Amino acid sequence: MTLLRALDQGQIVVHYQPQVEVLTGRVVGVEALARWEHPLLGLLPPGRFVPQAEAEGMIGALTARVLDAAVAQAASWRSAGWPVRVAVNLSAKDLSDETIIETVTSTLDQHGLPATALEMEVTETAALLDLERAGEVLTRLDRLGIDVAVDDYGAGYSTLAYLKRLPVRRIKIDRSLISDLASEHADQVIVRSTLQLARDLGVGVVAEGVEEMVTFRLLRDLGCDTAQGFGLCRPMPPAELRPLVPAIQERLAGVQAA
Ligand code: G
Ligand code: MN
Repeated sequence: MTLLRALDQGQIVVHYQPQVEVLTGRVVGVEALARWEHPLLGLLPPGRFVPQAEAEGMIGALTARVLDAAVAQAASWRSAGWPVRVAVNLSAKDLSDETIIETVTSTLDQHGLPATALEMEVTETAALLDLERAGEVLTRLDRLGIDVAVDDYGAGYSTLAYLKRLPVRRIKIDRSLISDLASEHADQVIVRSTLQLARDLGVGVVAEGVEEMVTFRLLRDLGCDTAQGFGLCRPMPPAELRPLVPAIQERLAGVQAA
């Protein structure tokens, strides 16, 4: 089954995973995550079909579909009284395609969502692949009022130096540094210094891959602003997620420091 047919047949769906403000427990954002409801293989995560989409030249179509679903969903939540920010992932190929700007602006217009309610996540490898071009696209997104976040930060050869050259509002610390935070001293050292650098540079931080409450408590002690992970809430379909938000917030607001 090709991805083109999967798109045509509505098998590409979008699930949402909350991003929680660590100090208050409030759900301040959601990340839109593409899933393929494969008729034979079940629900497939992006790692199982994004490489194929890139190889088949379908990534632009996939990104446009996810963006449309995410912006429509955020607009609908907003008009129902929940003004949550939505984050959409861009691939390296999207960054070298300037039509992405037109796609984003027309999608926002169509659903009546303010640009400030949208965030775009790019991995640092994608941004660094062609810094010049990525810089142009990201600067245009930034000027529209869209937040740019660096995804999987710390997974590759990170250097905060490029952050000076890109309009980055937020970095997402990779789950490889977060999953075992409570037991790995080295991870604590790296996360602590990353938080310090981010603070000095004036960019926000999201810790990804928070699987246990002890990690959430530790992040609170370390002064990390935002957290995301299975331990807080798994990605889920929008209709399932929305009614759970009050309970998630109540549970996390009550979490004491470590
Ligand atoms: O590359 P990116 O960070 O956008 O990847 C998000 C993926 O990570 C999603 O497919 C999501 O299901 C997965 N994910 C979300 N939270 C966790 C977590 O706490 N642990 C692990 N292992 N994966 C997670
Ligand atoms: Mn992401």
